[in-house]
Amino acid sequence: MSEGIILKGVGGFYEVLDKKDMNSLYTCKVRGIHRKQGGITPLAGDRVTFDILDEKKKEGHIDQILDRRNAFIRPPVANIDQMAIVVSVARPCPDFMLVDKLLITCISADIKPLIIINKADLDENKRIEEIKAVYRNTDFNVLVLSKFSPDWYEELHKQLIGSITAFAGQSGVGKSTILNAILNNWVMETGEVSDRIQRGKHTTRHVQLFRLNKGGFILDTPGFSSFTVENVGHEDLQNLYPEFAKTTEVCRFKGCSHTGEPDCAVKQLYNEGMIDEGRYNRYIELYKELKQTYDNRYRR
Ligand SMILES: Nc1nc2c(ncn2[C@@H]2O[C@H](COP(=O)(O)OP(=O)(O)O)[C@@H](O)[C@H]2O)c(=O)[nH]1
Ligand SMILES: [Mg+2]
Ligand SMILES: [Zn+2]
Repeated sequence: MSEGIILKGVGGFYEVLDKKDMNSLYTCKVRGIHRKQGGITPLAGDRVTFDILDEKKKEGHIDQILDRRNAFIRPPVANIDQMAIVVSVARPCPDFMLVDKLLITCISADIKPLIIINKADLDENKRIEEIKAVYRNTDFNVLVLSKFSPDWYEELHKQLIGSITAFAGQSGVGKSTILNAILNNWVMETGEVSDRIQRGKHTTRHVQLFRLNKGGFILDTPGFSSFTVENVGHEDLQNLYPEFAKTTEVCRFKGCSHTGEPDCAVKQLYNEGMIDEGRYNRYIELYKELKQTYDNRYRR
């Protein structure tokens, strides 16, 4: 029995990279797994055990899906360690609500966020500093890039080694450009892809992990489905904002939502300039949205 990681799945076939020999790629089908693991469908990013059926043809079958760190339906991927959230200085301007939602997804799924401010060459009015300031009390990593400064990709590459990193963000911010720059410099060839998987149908929702030559994987995503009340309740939302936790004071009311109660320690932090105004206002907006959904669902 071998162990490996699924790089992609197409039409019931999975490309599995052997953990022991990172040049060995097997095309696998799934056998018996649906009975054993309650019908869990394998995802790109899944760590699996598999049997080699034909070493020459590089065919095998997946035996078991190992425990997942996290898993998503849109995009269909598992075991994300890091999310590169890309915004651009301009064209398009940052959608800060989208970034907040992605950050919430990260923290609730145990994913390390890496905020990338791209198109630095378009910065005219200190926009980079303004964007950085939004996250100044969060401890999130922030990296500045431009396609006209290829040297800067080196720093990004360093931060990708050893992790599975998904790229997310608005369309047009430069995700594919960044990914291609990384792939052109640091990607590892992973053996021949079988005919079967090549003949498989490619769709826009299809994801593929690329292995970096110093370790780690990257993947492009068409966007992460935003969180819902199923995985984040309105009462838990505040725990997904690291800057809220940086107060030593306590709110007057137990179970304070920090959305306007008197003597709120978080509001006080905000008044002291320790929480970005936009972040705070969007928190309140999201809280109300989640609470509304919750109330509608459970009202009788
Ligand atoms: N000025 C500038 N344009 C960029 C930069 N990176 C990407 N672009 C351009 O932005 C457009 C969208 O890029 P793309 O990588 O397709 O974005 P995606 O939709 O996020 O994958 C393309 O025309 C790129 O050439 C950059 O650093 N500076
Ligand atoms: Mg793209
Ligand atoms: Zn409070």
